[in-house]
Amino acid sequence: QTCILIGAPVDSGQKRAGCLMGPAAYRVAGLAEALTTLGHEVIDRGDVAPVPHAPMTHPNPAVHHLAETLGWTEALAQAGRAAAAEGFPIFLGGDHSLSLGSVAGVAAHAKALGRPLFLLWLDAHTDFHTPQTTESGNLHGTPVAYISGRTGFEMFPPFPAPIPGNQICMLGIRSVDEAEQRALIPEEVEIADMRVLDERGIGAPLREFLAKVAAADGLLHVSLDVDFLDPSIAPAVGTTVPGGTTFREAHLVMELLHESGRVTSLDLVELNPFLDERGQTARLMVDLVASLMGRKVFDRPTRQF
Ligand code: DIR
Ligand code: MN
Ligand code: MN
Ligand code: MN
Repeated sequence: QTCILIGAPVDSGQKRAGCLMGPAAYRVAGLAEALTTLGHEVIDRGDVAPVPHAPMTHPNPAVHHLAETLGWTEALAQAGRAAAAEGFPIFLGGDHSLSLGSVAGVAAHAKALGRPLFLLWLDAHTDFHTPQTTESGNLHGTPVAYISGRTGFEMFPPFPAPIPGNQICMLGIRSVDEAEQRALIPEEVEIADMRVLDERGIGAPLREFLAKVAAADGLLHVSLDVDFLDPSIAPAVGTTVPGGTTFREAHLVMELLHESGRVTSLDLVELNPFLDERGQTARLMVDLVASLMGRKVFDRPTRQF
């Protein structure tokens, strides 16, 4: 495949500085080299810059950096749409507000192709707030609401072809605010929270979702938040939540995704290199991308979904 790296040094979707160092950390940790070794072509487009906007306020006074987030959304949607037409975009974050733009770009591309887009959200959080309901005011907690077409994003460009709940699956969930719970209950989003993963294992719900993607001949965007992983193996994130997925669970997810042959784009988000232990989290994220893009322990024949 042709992998297109898009640096998205977004730090405005939350309050702890450092995510803007993410793209550099992935480059230093050898992301391009890992992909090249697997036989992929890599094009690094460098870092995107946000479209400038005059400061904006929001009726919810907690909301901060609205204009900057809007600017990132526009810039990344444009870069993402172009990259999706040329190859396999990998967005190097940056906090999770970058997915407002990355998924918008990929969705515009899917819409032009006339194919359904599915979304796999690997995260401790559901990120289903609107700018009205967020209490922290951190817009990194809002992308799934925007992507699924919830109202409350009137100041943003209308999302191209919103993704219905039954085309969204979340794995690793273990922190959901009350307003998010209320909004998610009537939705058909498949939420495999940690309880489900404990009971069923991580492979079963993922295989079911991948079967749905295949049956619809869909494109699949994967959004990987560092806090999907347990903080003991991935400390470099501002919002650690105990009880996350293990090293083995995470690699299994990536290997199943690779074998499905369905993934068409990827976000790597919330890495804060300033909090890392000698690059351990950045290297783990690079190794997970390698698993997703075909690295395996032993070359067994591909499983069928
Ligand atoms: C919390 C935490 N739900 C908020 N969100 C996220 O601030 O809205 N942390 N996404 O990573
Ligand atoms: Mn997130
Ligand atoms: Mn999170
Ligand atoms: Mn937050």
